[in-house]
Amino acid sequence: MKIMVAGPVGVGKTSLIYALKKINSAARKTQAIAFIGDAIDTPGEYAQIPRFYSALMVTSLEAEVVLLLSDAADPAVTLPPNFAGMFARPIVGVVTKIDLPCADPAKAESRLRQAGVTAEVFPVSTLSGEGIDALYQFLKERRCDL
Ligand SMILES: Nc1nc2c(ncn2[C@@H]2O[C@H](COP(=O)(O)OP(=O)(O)OP(=O)(O)O)[C@@H](O)[C@H]2O)c(=O)[nH]1
Ligand SMILES: [Mg+2]
Repeated sequence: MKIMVAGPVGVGKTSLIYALKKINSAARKTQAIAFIGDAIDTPGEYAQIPRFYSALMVTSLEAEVVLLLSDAADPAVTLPPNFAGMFARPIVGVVTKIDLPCADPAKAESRLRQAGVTAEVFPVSTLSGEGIDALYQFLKERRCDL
């Protein structure tokens, strides 16, 4: 099963794919939709600029699960209400950067809920590794290829 990651610029999408795949490399800005093995990485602009939404929607059909990310340390709301509803795929929420001192994971989760995430939300840090195993196990149980 394939995953796709989506969410605002700099939220940590590429870093999360690297962490799940145990790729020891620093993420660089994602310029275009890219496959990292089976996982689909998307540029943050695609989640923030409405004219890119259709590309995100079509690409999500290649995946079986969409991970929608929200930054625990960024208070700005950047996803529109019910953004998750555009994907005809199960959505899993991920709150990123929980290691940062200013992180507010509960607020980030509520932003995901406002964006229409109704199922699981996993708090993670790719820096400390916290939460990565739990998300990895969850995806494996769903038979996602990682
Ligand atoms: N402290 C901390 N920093 C993180 C974490 N995850 C990612 N970052 C940092 O956040 C920045 C952006 O990470 P990326 O993985 O490139 O973010 P992205 O969502 O792929 O960004 P775009 O490709 O521009 O859409 C990088 O400097 C990462 O090192 C985390 O869990 N904790
Ligand atoms: Mg990226």
